[in-house]
Amino acid sequence: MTTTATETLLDPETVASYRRDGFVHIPGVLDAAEVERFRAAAQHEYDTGTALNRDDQIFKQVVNVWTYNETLRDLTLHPKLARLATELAGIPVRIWHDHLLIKKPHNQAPTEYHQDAPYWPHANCRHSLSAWIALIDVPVERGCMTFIPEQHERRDIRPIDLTDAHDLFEAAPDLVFHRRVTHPLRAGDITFHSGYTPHTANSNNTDEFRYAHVNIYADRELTYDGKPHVCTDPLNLTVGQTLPDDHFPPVG
Ligand SMILES: O=C(O)CCC(=O)C(=O)O
Repeated sequence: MTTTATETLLDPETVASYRRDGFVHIPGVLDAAEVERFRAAAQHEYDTGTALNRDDQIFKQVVNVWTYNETLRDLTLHPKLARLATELAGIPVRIWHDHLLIKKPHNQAPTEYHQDAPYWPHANCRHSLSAWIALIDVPVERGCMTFIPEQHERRDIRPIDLTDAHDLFEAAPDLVFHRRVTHPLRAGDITFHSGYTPHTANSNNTDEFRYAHVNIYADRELTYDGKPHVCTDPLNLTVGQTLPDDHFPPVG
């Protein structure tokens, strides 16, 4: 990471590799004190937060923690992360939503291959991307991410069942023999991936929890397309409108 006269955080090669591959690893974004503070808040949400998912097999998923947890709001709205996301996206962005994804020790369940954007009620979206933030060291054995490179322009894959190891490859059989890239992370590292990059995360085969916090950024100008989604269903939005700033804050 560099700071140049033009105030960019990322060098052109890093941005180019993200745009070529559909993901990028940025080491050391958070310092040790930030990691400790955010991990403690994540632990608290694991113990007390309301999960979106009914069972805790793949992970405990707590959505939009920024709206009520003041500590994790600092992470979701973190100015440095928003700058990185904006530089990678190349357009102004807003928070679509955040979520904690916490895998308990020995959870026995990977997060199976999928793209993210097909689940979302977005139209006219020029770009969306997630920052997957490691709040503990995440070696392969604790459930780090694996990406299928150079596939983020694909718009032909339906929403995939996260619990089915074969579903993505049934929907897109040509991906079976495609190369894959696995990124173990140190606490405080981030991987960014495009909303259309196929990816997976291993099960957690260690004695420690896997704490990941994910900020999802999307085109500030995208419009609502009416598809059901937990983040928009309660809001009575009109198809074709831009997302309201108070629920989906512009950042960066
Ligand atoms: O961390 C995981 O288990 C999966 C994360 C994921 O699919 C995502 O951030 O889009």
